[in-house]
Amino acid sequence: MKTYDEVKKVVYAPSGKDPFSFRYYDPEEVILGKPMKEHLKFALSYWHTIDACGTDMFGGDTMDKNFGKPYGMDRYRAKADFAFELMDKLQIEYYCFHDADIAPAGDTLAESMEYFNEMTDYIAALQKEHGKKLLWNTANNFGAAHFMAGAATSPVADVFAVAAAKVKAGIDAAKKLGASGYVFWGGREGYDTLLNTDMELEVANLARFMQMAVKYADKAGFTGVFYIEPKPKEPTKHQYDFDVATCMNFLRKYGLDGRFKMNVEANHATLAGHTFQHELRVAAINGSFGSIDANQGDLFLGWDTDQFPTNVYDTTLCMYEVIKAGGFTSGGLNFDAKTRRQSNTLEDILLAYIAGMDTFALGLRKAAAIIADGRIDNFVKERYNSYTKGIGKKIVDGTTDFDELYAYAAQRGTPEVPSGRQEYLEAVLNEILFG
Ligand code: XLS
Ligand code: NI
Ligand code: NI
Repeated sequence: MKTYDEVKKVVYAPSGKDPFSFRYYDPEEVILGKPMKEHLKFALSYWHTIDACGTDMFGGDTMDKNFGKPYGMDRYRAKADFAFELMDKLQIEYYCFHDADIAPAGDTLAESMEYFNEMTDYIAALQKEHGKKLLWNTANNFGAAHFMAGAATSPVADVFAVAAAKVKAGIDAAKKLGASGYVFWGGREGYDTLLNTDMELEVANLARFMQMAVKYADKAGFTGVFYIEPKPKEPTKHQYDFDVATCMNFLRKYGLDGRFKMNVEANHATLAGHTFQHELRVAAINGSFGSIDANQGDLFLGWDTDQFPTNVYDTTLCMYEVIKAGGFTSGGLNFDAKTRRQSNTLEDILLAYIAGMDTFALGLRKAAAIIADGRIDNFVKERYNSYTKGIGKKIVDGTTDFDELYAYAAQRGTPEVPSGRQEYLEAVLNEILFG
């Protein structure tokens, strides 16, 4: 196998055996009217890829991500250089970060902000040089000790203020770097026990926080999309942004739904007891499909394992939803995924991204094949046929009422419901996937 440095650019080689090439991802190839790279809009996650070193609850780092510069700003500049070279090698055009990922922490908030601003200048230059774009950024408002009880939902108002200061700086950075979005993932916005929690105040404060963010963005001229990234638990026992439906209820209650979309993460969907496809569909039918954190969990583990997605079944059904939702506009596929602790070399980072990108590329090809095949779409259409005529049409058009339906049902006798044909449809899907 080649070494990391020997791999200059990962290219499409469908019948090759070089592990550092794509089998399915051909960036310029046109599928359903647009190039694969526009359907997929892959993004690199800075925190997992450039910073995380394999630490778990039982042991420390297994990887070295100092890039020869163990200290201070030098180290973060070396990390940024590595990030942009890596994106070049992988033909990835977008990236995402938290404030804490790209710059060292100072002794005070003001000092941290100085480092952060210096690093966003540095990154702005790299972006230009390498032709990359910021998909979204966010604030790490959960790591520091003072965020232990939440940020916008902290019982301590001064913590709310610190969180606001960091998000203000984040919106400024998003504007500076031309980000197409800004993400709110709940962090510790939730609770562990109601015995110490004023839920009503906390949730209202979360809304106040987001309203102020929108107001500030308008003032600062940041026109990107705001996203909420739902997650049901971890780190808190009950996160307020439980799932897409919960988030929609929150956004509508507080009048924020026009400005926010969803950043749906596969592993968070399964933690909430939903399929990834379910969460995407709920977002789409509520007009809030936005972006995706592409990863997969392990159903036997039950926490956010953030693995690179390699399950073609899931990526196919995901891309099917994405196509049906009209494709990405501001959003994309951010690999919120990290190599396993034992996959601890730089070559593993390349191999993991290649596996993830290829799994999504194959998923896109298969989703397009499902649509071209038409059997599944036609089956669904046919199944609801009764709403296109007669009494069904009146129900959909809102031109009937209970009196008419009573009279109608009374003279019709017991209705027959045709088979749902689940097993047949699953077999059709297998046939399209495996030929
Ligand atoms: C954690 C989240 C986090 C967000 C960004 O579970 O997935 O990584 O994507 O804060
Ligand atoms: Ni995420
Ligand atoms: Ni996550």
